[in-house]
Amino acid sequence: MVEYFKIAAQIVIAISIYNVWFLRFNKPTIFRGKGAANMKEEFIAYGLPSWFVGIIGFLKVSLATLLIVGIFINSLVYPAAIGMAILMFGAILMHIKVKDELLKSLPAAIFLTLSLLIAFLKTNDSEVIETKDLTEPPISATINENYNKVAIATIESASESSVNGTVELKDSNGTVYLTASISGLNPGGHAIHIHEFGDCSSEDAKSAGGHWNPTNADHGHWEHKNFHLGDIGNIVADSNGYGTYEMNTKLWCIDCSDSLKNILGKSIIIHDGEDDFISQPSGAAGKRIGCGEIILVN
Ligand SMILES: [Cu+2]
Ligand SMILES: [Zn+2]
Repeated sequence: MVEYFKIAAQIVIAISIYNVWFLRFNKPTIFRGKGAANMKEEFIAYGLPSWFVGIIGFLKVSLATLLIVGIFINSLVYPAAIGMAILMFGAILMHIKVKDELLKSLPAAIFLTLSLLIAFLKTNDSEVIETKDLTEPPISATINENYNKVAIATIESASESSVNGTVELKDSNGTVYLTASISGLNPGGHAIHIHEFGDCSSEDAKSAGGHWNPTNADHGHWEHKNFHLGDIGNIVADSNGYGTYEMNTKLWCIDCSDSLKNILGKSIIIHDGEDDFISQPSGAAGKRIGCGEIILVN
């Protein structure tokens, strides 16, 4: 819409300038300053030298032409419109200088306004480009969705443990890589799972809900037939209470639109005991001693 308005305004200004400077140059009009009979008289009435007529005429006709050419070469429009606005402002000043009635400034005021609108109205051009990025790209979205996203769960103590650590999750081209580093554990095995809610607010971390299980499967082991998507395995802590765990899977994603895969907004839970990968519904891993919400980093 804006684009069409601007083109129409460019044409209106240009035609008017050609009309005034070619067809009516030697004729009186109701808009001429001081009731001058033609262009030269008008300039003299303004107290301007007569050679100034040629300069102003040349500038106005040139800028009018640039406005027309600007329909096809967009970069010309802004300078032409600014130049035209300055000349129209000058014309109004001249009418004021000789104390003309306001009506005589009307055409110049209209062209000044149109020129400023042409120069400063935001065109759809840039808007279209901006919204294209947001609304159009189902293809790049599916690529970007699985590309180089990073999420982190900062594990904090639950059930009065001294557990802390981080679980880093990286989505690279459709594969999510998990790296967990946990301290403050008792030596030995500790279950690590994704639980369904990103809510670690309760003291025993039960606010995080049960195992994340969007496929409605039985609890188990990654390498078995049945497992929750939130089943990860066991971290084995050394004698210092430090343990790590690494895995990767294409069954998860970070911040993608597939709710069966998206791990964002869930939580990671560390248990006091080991996951036996058999007991239902959660591997008999005991109380929850660490919890952290999975949050997008970038
Ligand atoms: Cu768990
Ligand atoms: Zn499970």
